[in-house]
Amino acid sequence: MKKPVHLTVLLLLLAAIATACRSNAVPETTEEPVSDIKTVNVGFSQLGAESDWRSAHTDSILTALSKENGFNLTYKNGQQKQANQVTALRMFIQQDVDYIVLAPETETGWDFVLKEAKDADIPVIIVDRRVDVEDQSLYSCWVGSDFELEGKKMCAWINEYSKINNIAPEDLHIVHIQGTLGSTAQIGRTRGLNNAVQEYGWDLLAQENGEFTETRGKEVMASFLNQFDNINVVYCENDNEAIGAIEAIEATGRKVGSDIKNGEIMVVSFDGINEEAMQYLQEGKISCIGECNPLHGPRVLDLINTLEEGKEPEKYNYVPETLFSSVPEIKSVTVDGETYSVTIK
Ligand code: GYE
Repeated sequence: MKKPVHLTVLLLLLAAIATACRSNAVPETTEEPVSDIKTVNVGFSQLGAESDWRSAHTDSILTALSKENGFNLTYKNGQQKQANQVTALRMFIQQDVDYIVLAPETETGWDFVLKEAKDADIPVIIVDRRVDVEDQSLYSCWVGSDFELEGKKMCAWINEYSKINNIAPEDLHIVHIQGTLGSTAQIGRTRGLNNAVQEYGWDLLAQENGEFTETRGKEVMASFLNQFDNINVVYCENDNEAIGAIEAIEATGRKVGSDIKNGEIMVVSFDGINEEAMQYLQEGKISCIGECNPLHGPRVLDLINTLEEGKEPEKYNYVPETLFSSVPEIKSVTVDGETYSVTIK
């Protein structure tokens, strides 16, 4: 009678040991638990790498839309050619990315490809320069600067400068090195200057495309110096052009600086991100820089988050900017009734 009981206990014991062994046998896993955070696929078409501003801009976007932040980013450098950017956009559409970020070279010529993105239901975020399209619904939103305001602030500064120094408007002999023709930054900064020339009666000697690069800035300035011997102001549309222009001026033995009454050539420019240019500002070689803020990455991240939440973001998102100068007398400028303080470096 006792035997079967012992056998049952023994069988139960064996079964328990077997179960224990089985659970011990399950190999330990080092794999992360499956995360429910979605990876967002983004295609970013940058127009090129012409300036320090552009490098800072690219970095800002690549950093914000990083893997750690949940993004799978495809980055394409357009090498200063719109055709390359259009090809990149078509590739992103083919890949069926969740979002396209586009930093366009020039304003026109985007209608077709943006329509293709819209038809594929891919929201497009425009950064930096604008696109000139008939149908504004072809893109979700835009982040960038008010380039005409930058130009107006710079011209208000030049006007203040001439007033403080008792220089008649017609005695300001200006040469103008423009940025890539047809880009929003060029259009706005040029418009700001052209209107001021009309308004104040400054002597604008010449305007030419410096393509936002140091090399072209130097070439254009050298040719201006050959053509005119009374230049006393150089309006450069970015710092890289200004650095090139300064090289050309100094190569002729002339001095750059704000003392134009004593023969110096005054250089002004835009951006304020280039270390060399900021150094020149402090040394007085560049007299004023209209800040252009390239840190769009965190803003693009916010806009994508808003879209991910199914909300509609602001259509136009402006970045805040100041004027930098080493001329201490001008503390602020007024444009269209608004006063903007100047950051003295
Ligand atoms: O000022 C210049 C760059 O579009 C704001 O492009 C941008 C301009 C910037 O190459 O340095």
